[in-house]
Amino acid sequence: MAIHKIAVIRGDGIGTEVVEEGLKVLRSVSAQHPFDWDFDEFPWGSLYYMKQGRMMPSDALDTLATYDAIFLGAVGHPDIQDHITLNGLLLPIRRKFDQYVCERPSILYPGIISPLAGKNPYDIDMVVIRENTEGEYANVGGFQYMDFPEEVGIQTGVFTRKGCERVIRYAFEVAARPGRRKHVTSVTKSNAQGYGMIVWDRAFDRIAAEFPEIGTVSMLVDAVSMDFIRRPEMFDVVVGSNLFGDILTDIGAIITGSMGLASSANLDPERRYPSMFEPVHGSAPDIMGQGIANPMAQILTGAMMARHLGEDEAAKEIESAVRFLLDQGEILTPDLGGSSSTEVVGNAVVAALGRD
Ligand code: GGG
Repeated sequence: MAIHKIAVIRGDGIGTEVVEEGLKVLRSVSAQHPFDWDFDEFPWGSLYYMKQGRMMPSDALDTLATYDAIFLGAVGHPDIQDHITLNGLLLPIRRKFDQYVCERPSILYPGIISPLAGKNPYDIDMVVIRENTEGEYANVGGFQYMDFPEEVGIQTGVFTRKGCERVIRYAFEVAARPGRRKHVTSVTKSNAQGYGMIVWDRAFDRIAAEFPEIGTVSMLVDAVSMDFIRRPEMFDVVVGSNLFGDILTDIGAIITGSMGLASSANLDPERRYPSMFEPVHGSAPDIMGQGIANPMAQILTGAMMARHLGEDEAAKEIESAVRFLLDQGEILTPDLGGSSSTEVVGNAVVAALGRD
């Protein structure tokens, strides 16, 4: 029997609450299938930082390297600058394990009313493939004259041919999968950013030529942002840089109902290293501790992890249980118009497993 060894980092804020429900669902689904999980929890994040002066221990990456996957809640704390939490945990993990793809589906499920008028179930059904190890998040730059009136910050975007080509190729491979509409949109801004984004555009043209059966369009990020609202039906697979993908997926989440439904995976497609499964939402300190965070994004992220580890049936079962609850519309957290707690929704997903 396969046993999947998973490093669990609940992290901060609502991360601790939604991971609890995610684990509950994962444990429950494995009981019905011929595999098991071996979860090890690591108390890393902002509280660890407050005691130890770092977000995770110095040997944390070596520790994580011994796992099949990482299941993460969220990092971020109102008393700690966000660049510390990101650069102290999230980004080193993504880089060290070459998780160069961030895959983020946005699907309008039955039972969900989009804030966009007149949208029916599955009118919105896209996946954003976000470059995840370089681009605007490359952490290259510096300060000059700090604390003087002349203070300067220089932030460099890094766009390499290899980095652009590999994530764009992955997007085309996703578009070619059965059930997809065989179309890739490239998100660019090469009219204003005439170096890095030109490397991106050239990579897109080269990879597109390898996939003549896939339709393509290259659009400026401002136009894509507008069309996510105006006509989201046009998008199938969308591939963009680290920053553009980050921003667009918040729009994708909200037009399909809630940040509380948006799942996400940081993938090393070559499987040399553990991939990391972490929902789109952050630690949401404004609602932490109230028991009202929607655990569905974390639960659906757990389904992505199960699928990545070869447990397709378990993944489908989790997704189907969430869809059932959404369609029923009775047991939902407040972000979806309900009044149920995080725990009640987690329990309801468990109860709905294996319904069909
Ligand atoms: N806006 C949702 C949110 O805060 N997500 C967490 C986040 O932005 N993480 C950084 C990242 O994904 O790059």
